[in-house]
Amino acid sequence: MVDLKQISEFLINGNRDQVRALVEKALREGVAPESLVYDALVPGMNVVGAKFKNNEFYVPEVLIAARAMQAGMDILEPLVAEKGIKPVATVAIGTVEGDLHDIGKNLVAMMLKGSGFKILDLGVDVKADQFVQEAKGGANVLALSALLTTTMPSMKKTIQALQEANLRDSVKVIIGGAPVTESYAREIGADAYAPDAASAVDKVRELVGAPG
Ligand code: B1M
Repeated sequence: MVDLKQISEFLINGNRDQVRALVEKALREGVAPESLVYDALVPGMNVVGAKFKNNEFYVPEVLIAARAMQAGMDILEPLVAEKGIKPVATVAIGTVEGDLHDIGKNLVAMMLKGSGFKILDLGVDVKADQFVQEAKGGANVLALSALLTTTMPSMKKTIQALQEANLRDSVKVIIGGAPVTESYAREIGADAYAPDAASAVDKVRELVGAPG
């Protein structure tokens, strides 16, 4: 029988081929796809997040682990979707208008996905109105990333656009990115700020009242 802890270990070490092989083997042995997601992949990614937070892992290790996670998710996602497992909440994430940096945003998206959130990745250069449309469409959280001091005002603009559309109370907004600060988040009326991808997961969990 495949040991789920071993899958987590391979994920943490970024061993994509082993993750894929063991996930397939476990499925053949009759392990439920959701158990592989929540008892093998997600715990592995949580360890990666914790190591990243503690500076034991740096961006390359996280990206390699993310790739290993994705290899497992590629196999499991269709099976889990078929069974209609309810995601924790829906997060629409994007890099704000005028900004093309997406490495950090992708890391945040991937960590959230690994923690059971449904992710709508809007990409880069996302206009305020696109975020408003996602809020209208039922996203529970809007996650805004900015890497340039010159694009931080796009975050403020997005929150103003939500207010103008009378949607501010129906969606939570989290912001982050290298030049962004907690005090800027307060200043523009965001619900949360996170300095890194692992903290972003904790903050989004808090925002939607999901268990940690
Ligand atoms: Co650009 N760039 N760049 N760049 N770039 C920076 C950001 C810069 C600091 C470099 C510098 O001058 N020292 C500087 C910004 C200065 C400023 O405004 N303060 C800069 C500049 C000026 C520019 C251009 C204007 C350069 C030019 O053309 N003259 C231009 C702008 C283009 C545009 O966006 N319109 C530009 C272009 C580019 C590239 C295209 C070449 C490339 C981006 C490629 C890509 O993303 N696909 C690029 C890169 C790679 C960088 C640096 C080198 C690295 C950024 C990165 O990916 N870091 C960067 C310098 C640096 O940071 N050392 C720089 C790794 C990533 C994992 O970290 O994105 O911070 P980061 O994400 C972290 C946290 O911030 C946080 O979690 C992540 C993981 O922990 N986080 C969130 C991010 N989003 C979050 C959202 C959250 C929560 C946390 O909640 C929603």
